[in-house]
Amino acid sequence: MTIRMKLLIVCAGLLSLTCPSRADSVCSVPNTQKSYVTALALNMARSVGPCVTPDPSVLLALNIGNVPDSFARETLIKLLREDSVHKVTENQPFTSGKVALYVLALRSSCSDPTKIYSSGENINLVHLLETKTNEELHCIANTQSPRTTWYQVALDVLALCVMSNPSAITAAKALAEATSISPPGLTGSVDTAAVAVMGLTCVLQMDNVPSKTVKLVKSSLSILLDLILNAQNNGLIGNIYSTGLAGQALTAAQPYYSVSSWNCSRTISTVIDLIPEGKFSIPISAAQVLPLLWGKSYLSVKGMPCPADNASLITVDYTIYNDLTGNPFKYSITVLVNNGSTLLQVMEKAAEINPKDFSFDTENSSWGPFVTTINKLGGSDNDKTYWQFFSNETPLQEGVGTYKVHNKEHILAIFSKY
Ligand code: B12
Repeated sequence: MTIRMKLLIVCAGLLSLTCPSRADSVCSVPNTQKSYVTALALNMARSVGPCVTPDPSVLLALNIGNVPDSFARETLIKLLREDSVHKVTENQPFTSGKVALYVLALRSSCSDPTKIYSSGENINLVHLLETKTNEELHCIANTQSPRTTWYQVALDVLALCVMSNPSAITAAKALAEATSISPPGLTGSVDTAAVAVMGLTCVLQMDNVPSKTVKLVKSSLSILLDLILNAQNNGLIGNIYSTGLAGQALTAAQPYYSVSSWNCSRTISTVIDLIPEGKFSIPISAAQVLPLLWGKSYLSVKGMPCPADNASLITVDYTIYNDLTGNPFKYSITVLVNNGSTLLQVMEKAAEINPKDFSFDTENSSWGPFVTTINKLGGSDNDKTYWQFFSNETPLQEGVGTYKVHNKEHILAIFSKY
């Protein structure tokens, strides 16, 4: 066991992470071993940083486990949104499965994947996913093989279904039809079968699925679930790295197989034993196995409530002002946010709508995010300058990460001296 992992396990034992409910689980991690799970989650969250390539699977896992690391979560949301804009506007590779993972990750954060603003335009990732999934389906119809892989088609079905998009049904039909032909890329990979099971299980819960499709999907599920159950091997399902996804699939699809045919407790204890060996030290490997250890699956995202579902929206005026140094500027914007939002969320919304003027940077500190730069103008310890925040004329007594804004409030950020 690495020293870092040992330390993390000790810290995790002292910390009590918010634990998701066990309602979905077939079995659960014994209380005496929960610190291993917490340590793994903390280790995964520590991999997140402003200069690290953002991984949607990590954000998905943080949200499924309700891991209380708002820095990691906010950083990933910001980077993934920026990265999707970059990929779309610069025509960078963005395969269907990747788009699906971005959609799942943003949806799990209640950050709407259909509304990503960039230079006055709106990027709709769900619409993009529909288009990319249709390209996969055309390829399957013409060549019996997807444009990318069956794994990605399975992710497409899952993400479209989580977004309640009806194209999930057509894609699920194609995936289910392929199961009976048994292409090696689908039925030869436990990982792929597992994601397919989650996608197909999700589609069976959708409205208006034609009865023929329901029948086809159920028969495909039974083949895929048999394949997964038969891959049990000394506690693992497939190999170490497919076990997380396979366990998630068996958690999600409980109504469609006999639960007694999965030795869930054995799987959990085998996985737990592998944590101190550092087998899940790559963030994505932790991200795929953690939902299983929390008794959840990627399908849990569908039922996750978002504040917008019941909270009312408020408007906030936000002005940034500098007449202290360089070119003076004053920009104002009115943004719509959920009631109960923090000033940081207002600033993020403003930067989303008008990144040219309102983009900003923060540094993490023990009091939360400290705003270092707005509109490329940064405070300096040498010049004794900083961004000072006001509600009308009153200076704020809290940082942007904790200050809750009110309806029709006017927030000013003024470049000031101390
Ligand atoms: C599809 C797939 C492949 C395809 C990728 C081709 C393609 N055009 O998509 C092929 C068959 C080529 C492949 C190869 C390998 N794979 Co593979 N692969 C997967 C699978 C099932 C899905 C990945 C995916 O599509 N993700 C979704 C897309 C949207 O995300 P992405 O980031 O764009 O995915 C890319 C990477 O995942 C990359 N990739 C795929 N496999 C691997 C493996 C490694 C080590 C790396 C660095 C990258 C990589 O290819 C994907 C497409 O570009 C995963 C299963 C899983 N649990 O994640 C295993 C998985 C990632 N593969 C794995 C392994 C071991 C390999 C191989 C090393 C096998 C081998 N013995 O040679 C080789 C890689 C060798 C090399 N050249 O470096 C392991 C990784 C375990 C680990 N701890 O590192 C996994 C988890 C399967 C498993 N359960 O064992 N793989």
